[in-house]
Amino acid sequence: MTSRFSNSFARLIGVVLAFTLLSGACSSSEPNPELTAALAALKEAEKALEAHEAALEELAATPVTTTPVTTTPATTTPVTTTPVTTTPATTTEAPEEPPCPPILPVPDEAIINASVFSDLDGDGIDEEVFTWILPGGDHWHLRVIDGVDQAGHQISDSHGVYLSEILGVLYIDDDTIQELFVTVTGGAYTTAFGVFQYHDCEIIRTTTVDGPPAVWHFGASISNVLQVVCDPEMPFIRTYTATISESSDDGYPLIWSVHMTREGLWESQWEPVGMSAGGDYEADGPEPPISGDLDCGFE
Ligand SMILES: [Ca+2]
Ligand SMILES: [Ca+2]
Repeated sequence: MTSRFSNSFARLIGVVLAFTLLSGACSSSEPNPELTAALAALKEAEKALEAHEAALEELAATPVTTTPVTTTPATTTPVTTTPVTTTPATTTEAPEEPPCPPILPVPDEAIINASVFSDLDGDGIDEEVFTWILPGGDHWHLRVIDGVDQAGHQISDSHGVYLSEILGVLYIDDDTIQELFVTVTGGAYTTAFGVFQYHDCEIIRTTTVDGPPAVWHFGASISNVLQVVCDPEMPFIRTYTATISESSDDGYPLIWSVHMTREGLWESQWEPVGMSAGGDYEADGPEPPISGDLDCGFE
């Protein structure tokens, strides 16, 4: 606005000066019709400029009516904060068991037998289990690898045993802990095994009622046959022992006598359990009526 006004004013001054000069020129000479017309035009222009200037001045004087900005207060819609209902996570899983106490890893130089993978402790996850011995070592060891945990056990009656290995696993009794069959002390013609269990970070050797580790033998010699059978229905292990009760004059067997014993498992202990109908019998013939094997139906 101000600069526009100044420009108009400057132009007006210019016109007035020209007019004054022209008027002077005109008054000192004879009237010239062309000059008279020009003067008239200039007067008109001057008038127009004056009117324009007046309009500008009026405009400048007009108070600027600042339309008040009606600040509509922001209607603050109250934010209804829905309370976050933190539903506690329903923990359906069993509380995590504390880790097992750490044990030394199996030495690098150890001789390690084939692993068996099975859910020994009934938690739904397979463990790895194997036997190992140090070169020239005295005893065999069992090792269970249960995720990040490990458990170890020295097989007490494996001294001098050529090979201790896992025969198999199965459920002898009616619980979730599997029974682990492992060859232990050896014999002249028999294979001996013990039964182990793994749970709560521990490898347990099952025992007899008297306390020492329970052990079974199977195998055969000329005159003795030992067979071990796991009862598929009951928590029993039966041992059949066949011996020659009568021989011919030249030494061939005529009658075999079979004696049966059985032990039942309660937790980690084996107790002798008799049979009402006995279990002993005799069989004729030169061949033994049983075979010297382990019949436990391992998978
Ligand atoms: Ca398991
Ligand atoms: Ca069991």
